[in-house]
Amino acid sequence: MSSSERTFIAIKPDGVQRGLVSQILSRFENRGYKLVAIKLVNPTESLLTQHYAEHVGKPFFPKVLSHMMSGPILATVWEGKDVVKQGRAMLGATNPLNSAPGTVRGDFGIDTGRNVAHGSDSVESAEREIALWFKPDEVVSWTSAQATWVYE
Ligand code: IDP
Repeated sequence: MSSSERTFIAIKPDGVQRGLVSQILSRFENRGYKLVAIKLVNPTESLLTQHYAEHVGKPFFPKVLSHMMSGPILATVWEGKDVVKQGRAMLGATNPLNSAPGTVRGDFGIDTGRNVAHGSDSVESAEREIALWFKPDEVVSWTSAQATWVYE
């Protein structure tokens, strides 16, 4: 399993407005994952329509779009072993009411339309989403001094 796997994690406008940024980033840092890209973005409708392409046309999509355009989103990329699957587990279920305590959504959310954060659902989605949200030179390769203490 590659320790250079990457995932796209975004803190949605509700998470940014509620001041949850540092707590959510800390969870990924504390776990041992490496931050390789980060920026605050006011996404365009075009970007969000590409990001959520699978949901365009669904009844809830207009609400998702307006919520995601209601304030800045913190876009991040994290790197490490199994980070796509582990990142989803750390965020919890789409509906926060079904999310276990200890997950981001289970600890910080109630409604599905205010579920605080997004995480890529597969390695392929992660690659697509990272390319959508970041220019290549915004994703930084670096060696963490912690690496040998996190990985055996
Ligand atoms: P995910 O974010 O857990 O991957 P998706 O099914 O990809 O979940 O849905 C994308 C986002 O759209 C969800 O995180 C949620 O904010 C919103 N969403 C999904 N389904 C509904 C719904 O039935 N009502 C309102 N919002 C929804």
